[in-house]
Amino acid sequence: VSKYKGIYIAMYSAYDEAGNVDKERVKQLARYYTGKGVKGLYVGGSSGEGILQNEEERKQVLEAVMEEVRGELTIIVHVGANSTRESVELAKHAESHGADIISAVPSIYYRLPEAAVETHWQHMIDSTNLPFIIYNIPQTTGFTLSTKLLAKLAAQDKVIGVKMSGESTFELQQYKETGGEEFLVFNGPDEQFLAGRIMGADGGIGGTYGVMPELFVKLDYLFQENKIEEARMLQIKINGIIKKLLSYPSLYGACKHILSLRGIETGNPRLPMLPASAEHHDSLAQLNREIEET
Ligand code: HMN
Repeated sequence: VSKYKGIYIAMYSAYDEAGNVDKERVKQLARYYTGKGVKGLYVGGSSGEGILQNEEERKQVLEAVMEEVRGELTIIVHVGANSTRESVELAKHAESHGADIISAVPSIYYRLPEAAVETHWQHMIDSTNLPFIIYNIPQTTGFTLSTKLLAKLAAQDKVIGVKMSGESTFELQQYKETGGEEFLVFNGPDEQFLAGRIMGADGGIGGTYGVMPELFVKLDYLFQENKIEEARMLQIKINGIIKKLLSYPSLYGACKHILSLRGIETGNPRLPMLPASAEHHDSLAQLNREIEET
């Protein structure tokens, strides 16, 4: 599994001016992330707005990504949907299009007992031959992965890791300890990338990487070289940028606008995610310069 370690961009989706999935724009965005030192892309996750898209749209986004960067980047596909049936369909679709790994959040809206979430994930795991990464993001799903369930799932060869988007580095370390050396833990909160790495994360999957991939690749390199003080200083600079990004009405709208300033058009985020408004364009242009100078 160590071949899957590394930095994965939680990729935004790309739409045309009417808000429809735009495969050419998806391809352009995926292409933009090649040659930057990242290991791969996490497609259709939170940043990718998978849960705001219908099944057909999710398939279109993945197909565009695979057509453009298959073999160049490792592709993790988020296939989690509210119904197990749709999740399984997306998992099979991902496999048939050559994706490398599937991943899923629990079903949301209903308050489900652990056994239901386990069954939900197990159906996806059983539906393909692909490796599976559990996606734990309790602040949005309301479901916290217990180390008991993690242990049970991690005992299967196909379950290779967890994307830990919860904010506790203690829990992250417990997941690593429970899963064992061969079980991959990916850091979720970009603000805590270095802290997560220090406490055992094998890499990271993040949305803000999308506007500053080089900085996260460098941060990871500094950590690997044990240049912790330099890494800490870089994480602090990155956090200044993230703090500004989070001050806009939507993080996705802000990041997508920054990409457009670089000639990468991805359209607005899908409502209810708000787009960047005209009054914020000047400050976003300045933030873009700040990123480029860091
Ligand atoms: C994804 O699936 O799109 C992201 O990888 C999830 C990721 O953990 C993000 N967390 C949330 O959206 C809650 C972070 O990248 C987050 O956007 C960043 O740390 C800024 O707070």
